[in-house]
Amino acid sequence: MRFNTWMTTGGRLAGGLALGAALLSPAALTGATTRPAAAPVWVTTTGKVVHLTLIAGWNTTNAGFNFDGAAHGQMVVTVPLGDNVVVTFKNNVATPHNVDIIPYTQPLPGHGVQPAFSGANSPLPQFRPGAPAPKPQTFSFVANKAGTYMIICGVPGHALAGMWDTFVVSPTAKVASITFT
Ligand SMILES: [Cu+2]
Repeated sequence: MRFNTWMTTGGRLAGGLALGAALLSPAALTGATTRPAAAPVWVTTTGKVVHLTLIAGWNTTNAGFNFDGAAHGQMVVTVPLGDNVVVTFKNNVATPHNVDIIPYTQPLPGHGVQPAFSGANSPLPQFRPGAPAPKPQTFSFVANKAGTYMIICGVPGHALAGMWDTFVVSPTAKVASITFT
């Protein structure tokens, strides 16, 4: 996980270059720099608990205004109805971001709105990364209503800029899954 974090951060941010350089030597010793960074496993299911990782600015897609490298609804996270969803949220970039899981809304909201499920939003309205490495925020909620929802960044203007993805609560799914369209 740390490998992916510094690979993407170090390549994109002036502030991340020093961090990348500092970590380059041990990675080089293992030969890790010769392989492309593999995408993390974004979602897992253990019993009735779904663990979902959302990383703001994971890569340069949509000028960094993405979750897990996806924007404009192109990542579709499907979870079983009734599961407890535990979200680990990180921000890989200097721009503040957050997460709100909201009813499917068109036109897109210009700012954060009430989440669709109790607790389905990151604790801080604008979350900046910690130093030296991005520190995660976690939050959890029960996906207790079937339907299609949106994962948005509630920082003003960010959802309008495409920083949103799709969240589906399925009455038939047995485990969580993720697709990129
Ligand atoms: Cu944002």
